[in-house]
Amino acid sequence: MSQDHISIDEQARAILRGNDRGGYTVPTAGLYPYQWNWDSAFAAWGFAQFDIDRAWAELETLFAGQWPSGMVPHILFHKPDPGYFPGPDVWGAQDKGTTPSSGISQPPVAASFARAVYEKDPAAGEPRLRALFTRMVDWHRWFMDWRSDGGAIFITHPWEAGRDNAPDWDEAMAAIDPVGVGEYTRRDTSHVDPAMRPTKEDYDRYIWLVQRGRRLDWDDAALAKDRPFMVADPTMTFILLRANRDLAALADLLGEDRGEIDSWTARLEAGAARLKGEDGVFDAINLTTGHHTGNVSCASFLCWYAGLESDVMLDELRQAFDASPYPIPSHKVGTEIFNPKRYWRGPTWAIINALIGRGLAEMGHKPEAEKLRLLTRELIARHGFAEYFNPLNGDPAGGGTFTWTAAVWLAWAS
Ligand code: 9YW
Repeated sequence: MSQDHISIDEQARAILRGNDRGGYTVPTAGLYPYQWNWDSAFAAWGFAQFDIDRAWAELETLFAGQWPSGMVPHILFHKPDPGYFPGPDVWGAQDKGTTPSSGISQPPVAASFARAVYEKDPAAGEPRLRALFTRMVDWHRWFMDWRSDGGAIFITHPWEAGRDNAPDWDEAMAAIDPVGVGEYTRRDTSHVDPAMRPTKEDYDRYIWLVQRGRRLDWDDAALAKDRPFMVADPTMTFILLRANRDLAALADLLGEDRGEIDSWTARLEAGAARLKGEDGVFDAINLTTGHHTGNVSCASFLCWYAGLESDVMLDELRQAFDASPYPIPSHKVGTEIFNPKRYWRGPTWAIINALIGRGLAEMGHKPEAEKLRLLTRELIARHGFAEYFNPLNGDPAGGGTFTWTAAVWLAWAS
């Protein structure tokens, strides 16, 4: 059968199957040859639409990589692959967990998607959920212990937020002098047009931060003594707040105690309120200087997903719909910084839009939620399963046949 005759649903399922490396899914072959944390949780959501067993396996493999501290790494390096930099040797965290890994985490969407997978088939899911529950609680506790500033969750590396080169980190990144970082060879720019990727200045600082973590043996207490990069992030704060609410609901289902989880929710609600700048927009705070960034990013719109209402953000949403016929971009169209091609500085990402859309629907904004879903549906149907898209003309960008874009299609957009 030619490609034309294969339905979009079938293409999406084929992408998930094709990126399956046996118990874990790579985001896309070539560019990202390992298991990424939040990509995997999205993959589980996608698999749950047609293969529940495989969905649970994805989450189980992810949590099998958890460190004794509770941290779940942002990359698990199951098999060496020279096509990606920085690999396990650069991170120097080969012995921290059962699988060689990176030394930082990523947005904790897993508990929310574990709940979604469970709800697809509660009877089959109950024992598997029960086996993962304590691991998820331990991970959330690690965030509250090591990444919370009064309930605002901060990142210690731009990769931790999953929005690598977002303008939210510019001030904090500029304060780093990547002295001694040395020579290294990037691999990403051999897979993808460099104009769509972070710059060399960004990478020098990414690698400098990794080298520093490695020198301190990724020891949480040692790293906490002096943080060269510490930015309170709406992605992390809103996603953890939401995941925590889901985790509490799962505790009820399993007959487990939810007291500690509820105490975290209260702290996270207080922290999320701090992310509101003078203009009422939720943005990032550089905790080293106390400055709000003032950026309207896609993460600002995750407030509803976290269960928080905002008239200012509803107004921003209307502006975003007027500014482009595509889903919400990673950075506001029309601002000086906006770049329609460069990764998290403008392009639109299906995953974030799926989270925003779910939040809007749950908070009673059904027309806006439906509009966002249809825009995302149209974008993928016309322009394929790209990693991200130009928000002005829909052009696909970054890697192709992308796992999380396929998952979002199956679980939400279609
Ligand atoms: C990198 C895999 C990851 C995502 C991140 C995204 C990118 C990795 O790809 O980071 O090397 O640039 O920013 O959110 O998890 O899809």
